[in-house]
Amino acid sequence: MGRIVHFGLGNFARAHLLDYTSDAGGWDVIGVSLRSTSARDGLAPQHFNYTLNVQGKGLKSIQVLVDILVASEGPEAILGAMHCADIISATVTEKGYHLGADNKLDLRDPAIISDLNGNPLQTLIGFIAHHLAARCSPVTILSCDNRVENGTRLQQAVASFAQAAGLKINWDNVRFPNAMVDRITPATTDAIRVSSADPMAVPTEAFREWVLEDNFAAPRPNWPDVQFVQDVRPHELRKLRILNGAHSFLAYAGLAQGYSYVHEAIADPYMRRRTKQLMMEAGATLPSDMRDQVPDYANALLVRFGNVELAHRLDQIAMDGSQKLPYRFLETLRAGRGPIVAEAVRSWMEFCRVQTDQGRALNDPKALDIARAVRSKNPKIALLEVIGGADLAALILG
Ligand code: CS2
Repeated sequence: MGRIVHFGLGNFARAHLLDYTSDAGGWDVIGVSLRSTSARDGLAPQHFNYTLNVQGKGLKSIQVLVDILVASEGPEAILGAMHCADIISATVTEKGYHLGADNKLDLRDPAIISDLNGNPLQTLIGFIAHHLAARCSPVTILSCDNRVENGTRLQQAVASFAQAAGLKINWDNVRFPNAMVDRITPATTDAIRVSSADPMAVPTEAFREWVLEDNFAAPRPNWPDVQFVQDVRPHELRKLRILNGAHSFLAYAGLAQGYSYVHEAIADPYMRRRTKQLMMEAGATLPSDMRDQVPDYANALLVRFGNVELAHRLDQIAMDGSQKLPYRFLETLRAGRGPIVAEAVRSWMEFCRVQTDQGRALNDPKALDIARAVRSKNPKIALLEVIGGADLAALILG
């Protein structure tokens, strides 16, 4: 039996990595929650089994999870579990990597400083660096978060942490494959809990996709339907700039129009036209061998976004904009012009202004910087500075 230790037990991991691993068979997963005890408290009474409510396909019982450890209750058990793992994977969302706008580990981040100061570990980066410094056998570290070159960036962050902490890592034994992950997975609602007869059920769409760099140090599950490639980057760019870019545009522009869900915003003819235009602008920045696929990819996304039953909330997507905009919009703009992509950045600015003016704290790790920027003399430039986009001021602000 192979073993994965997975950091971040949110709905996405439970609908993606754990679903694929359940299909593969022969592997189990120990989950790690960095802070919250809610996944452990909810799943422990049901032996860590849960129901995937796959829209249009029915209920599927997932039984690969064997335990969940919570970092805030003591890191030793987690470091111990990591020693027996062939794969250490993560879905800790963009902010869980503690990277600055330059994509490098932010050594001024309070959680990173705390880990460097020898306090009980609280970050993915700290755990991996300490683990690798003590590890002799081969291991694969697998990032499954939305970031361009997610594996490479994670490795760089772990290397900077190790250097700052004076830890020595033998890099020969470890691989950090890059990955493109895709499955739209909204938050669980009471209706889903009831219809699945499971308080921990996870709703998801039938579609799922995983493109992985074929770069493993140790055995891996025989995951079905995974595309193994030498270079994931074109796949990542396609998904992050088109799907996630369109999602963020729909979120900021859609909330401003009074919509609550993705399917509502995409049903509005004006929003639909602009979203499709954004997809085409983003598609034009992709490597040439990907560009032919863009119209089909965009049309398929419009169908996925129109899925009424999925009830995907726009405010869920609007969260953590400071972490998402750089790869969803800014890199697209640097790679080519894009009037709707520029408009999407302006929608985020307007969202930040309205939330701040109404006295609502943003759900974003940079919430304080954003509020300060909104109240500054030149709010638009200050907001671009928060997300590392000041170089694009002329293009975005016109
Ligand atoms: C969404 C993603 O919340 C968001 O920011 O854009 O979670 C999106 O649903 C997934 O990346 C789809 O694979």
